[in-house]
Amino acid sequence: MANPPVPELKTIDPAAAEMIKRAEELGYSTVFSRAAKMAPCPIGAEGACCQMCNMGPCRLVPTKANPNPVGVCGATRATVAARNMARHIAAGTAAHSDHGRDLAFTLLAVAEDEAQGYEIRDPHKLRVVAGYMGVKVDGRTDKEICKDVATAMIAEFGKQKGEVKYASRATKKRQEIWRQLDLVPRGIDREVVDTLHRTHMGDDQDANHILLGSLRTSLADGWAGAMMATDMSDILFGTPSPAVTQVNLGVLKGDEVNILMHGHEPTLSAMIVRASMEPAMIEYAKSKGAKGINLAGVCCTSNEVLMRQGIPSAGNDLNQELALMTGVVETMVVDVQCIMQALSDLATKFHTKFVTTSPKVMITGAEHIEFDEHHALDLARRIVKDAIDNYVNRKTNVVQIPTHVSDLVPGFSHEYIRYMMGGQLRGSFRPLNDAIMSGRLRGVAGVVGCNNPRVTHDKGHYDIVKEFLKNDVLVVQTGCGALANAKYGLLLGEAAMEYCGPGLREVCEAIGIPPVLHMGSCVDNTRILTVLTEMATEGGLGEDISDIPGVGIAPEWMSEKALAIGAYFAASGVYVLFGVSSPIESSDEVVKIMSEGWEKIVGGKLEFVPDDAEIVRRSLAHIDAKRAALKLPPYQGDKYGKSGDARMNELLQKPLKERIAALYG
Ligand code: NFS
Repeated sequence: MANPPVPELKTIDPAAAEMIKRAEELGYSTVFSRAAKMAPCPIGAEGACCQMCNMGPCRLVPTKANPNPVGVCGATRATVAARNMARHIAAGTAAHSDHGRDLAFTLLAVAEDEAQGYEIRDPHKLRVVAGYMGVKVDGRTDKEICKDVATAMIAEFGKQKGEVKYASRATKKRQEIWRQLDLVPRGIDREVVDTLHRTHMGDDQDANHILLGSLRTSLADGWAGAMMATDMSDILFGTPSPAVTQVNLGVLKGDEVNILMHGHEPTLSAMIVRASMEPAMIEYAKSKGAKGINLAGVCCTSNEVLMRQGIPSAGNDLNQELALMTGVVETMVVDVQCIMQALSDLATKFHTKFVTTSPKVMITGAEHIEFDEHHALDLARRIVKDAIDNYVNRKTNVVQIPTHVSDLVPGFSHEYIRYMMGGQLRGSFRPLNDAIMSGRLRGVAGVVGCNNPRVTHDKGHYDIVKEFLKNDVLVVQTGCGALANAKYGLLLGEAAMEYCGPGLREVCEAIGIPPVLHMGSCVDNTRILTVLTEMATEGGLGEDISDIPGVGIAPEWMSEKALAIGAYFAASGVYVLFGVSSPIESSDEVVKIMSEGWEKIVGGKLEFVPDDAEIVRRSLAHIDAKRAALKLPPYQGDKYGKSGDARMNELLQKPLKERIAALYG
């Protein structure tokens, strides 16, 4: 059936559980209680509702008398499901890519000395990116290069012909596949418009063709808009490398001014971080009776400042209202995407200021302080000062902060992963490929995406990743998925000892990494594409992403951005599995196109599988099949594990003679 009922167990996060109970005590609604009250429309949920024109909306529900219903115009269930899916993918692509466009304008303002507070933090990456964009670097200043790079990036959005430049970063084989199928995006905006046009009433009516078009649109996200966004963020705010920080609602402080940053863009949040560290601002907070200023993030803005500035995270998407429910948030400042409208009303129940900042996002009841990169630091100072002024209004009788916090190590950019396997001079993906080829690692998995109250909060992320670790599958995570497992300690080196199979444990010990690598925000899923491409070109694992024993999973997805990501991973050759429920369930034809059909032509596929255990089963079967296709030794769980720290600890329990004998025979 379509959307599942709301689960009895709402969350596995003890802090979230505490605050859900608190909301019930206070009589306030949350996403959890609203989901329980709102039965999903079963027709829309499975993609069988067509709202493309005013002759309907048409509900294509089969009956005994009419097993193959069509819309007023004659549209079939396949056409309708495909059109709905294509539009979701286009909206997701638009959101991610527009985030990239805004960064390009900030980059341009930096080059022209018009962006207050910003600078080029990673000039090396600027030069690497200049190479991708065909911008000359020799004998030129950073600002000169930056101006040309920003201008070239902006041009990618409005380009009408040819190919987006970043497509050339894919493997040769992948580029050939895309060219043969006419899947290389021409320009980012053009592909989004193309999908909106062809899904208008009376246009493209061939489900296969509609979905092929949506693959090209998704590639305009993964291999253009979002990938450029990641690179520009690294240039402006620094390429991430590991740092220790904390996650969950316990990061909020009872005796400090708390500012929560929610949304997706790194631009204003970076300035808020800077403003909050200014000695005069800290003194001002103290003058109001607070011990200091405490910043925390929610959702992907959180991931941006977590991995670069070490700012703690109050949690993922479903934590957003629960954070306000603590009663200690002076200001929640939001930019774009995944911001629940309910926050505005909830903030009025406490003393919290709710501030919108994007020219694209206004929310009734919120104060709007519009972001402008030319005066970003001034705006950030104003937001921080207003929050400090609001500290005295805190209603101490409603304060309740859960104590739960966990440490995590975020910041595994593909540059750092390369560096950690060999250092500055010898860094490469060779050790990772070797580990997979030998069977020490069974494969790799990206477990990403949202939370959704239709399934137990965080449970899918946690259960699936733990199973992968047990089966020696190295995991990378981004977005809310990364924040989920950070709460349960999986993004720490210690997790290797506790949860991993012996082969994965050895790899983690040898390199000194957690078994789950935090690779950033959702836009940064493109970092996973870069890692996979580097692995494919390193040698030994075939010649393309589709040859690698790996999978991509979004167990608790809810947003259209997730569908865009799923589609571009499939178009890049990855087997992608989504949990929760299937928005294409109404059409067997569409289900088949996106699985078997796509696999035949692009090597990757997108399937909706609501059962977590089945996701793991299909993933491991796929990984093993890819190993066999590469003629690698079949995975054997007990083959490795006779070296590393665990082995040394075991040996240390034995008398010296036995230790020597065990080690040297
Ligand atoms: Ni991704 Fe990040 Fe989270 Fe889902 Fe929303 S915050 S961009 S869409 S909910 S992972």
